[in-house]
Amino acid sequence: MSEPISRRAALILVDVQPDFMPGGALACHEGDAIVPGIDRLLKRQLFQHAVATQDWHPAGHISFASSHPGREPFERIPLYGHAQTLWPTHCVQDTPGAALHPGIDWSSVDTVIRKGDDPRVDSYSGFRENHGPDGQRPSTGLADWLRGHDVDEVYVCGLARDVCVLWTAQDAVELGFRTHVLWDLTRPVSPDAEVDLATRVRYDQLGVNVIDSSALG
Ligand code: VGL
Ligand code: ZN
Repeated sequence: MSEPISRRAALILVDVQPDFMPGGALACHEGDAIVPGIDRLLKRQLFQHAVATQDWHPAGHISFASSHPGREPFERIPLYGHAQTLWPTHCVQDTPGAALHPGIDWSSVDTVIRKGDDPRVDSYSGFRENHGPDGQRPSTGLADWLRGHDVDEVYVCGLARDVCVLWTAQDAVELGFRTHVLWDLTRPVSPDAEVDLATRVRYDQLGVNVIDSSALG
């Protein structure tokens, strides 16, 4: 069954960066498996618009366990009234691990939204930062960009299925975009199948339409 793609739909490619792939600083389980499929999808030019996000942290970023003496990666700490997972040092600005993945031809992507560049605040969603010290969640400008291009529907893929793709899809729904996730073109940080099933249920609960890229066009 193939779904027709609206001219008002955009493809959102979340954090397809070497640091999130095997061998990288914060590897997703089988993260590299999505690269050929994303490259093929972009080459098919099915979408009127394509945007990418790029995790882009300064050295010493607050989300790094290394910024918190005595803490280990994947521990959670309270930060500004919310839980913050501490991550291995990853996607440091201008390092190869932070690049848009070289296995993909990015030339058809309209804009790249860099996120996580405030040293004090993490940013999972492509739409807005996590909670900052003032309790606010500043916008990244992605929603304005999409609305400015008459987009009302988004297809989200990339990394990680259980973190930044999830938060991006959740915000997309909240902001009123019809939201799909291309499941086969995502991979989770956690290799645990139970966790992955819970993630899948979470998407359903949020009102995200989960499909495989084979259903497109
Ligand atoms: C991500 C953890 C930390 C992601 C980014 O892209 O899913 N996860 N920074
Ligand atoms: Zn990050």
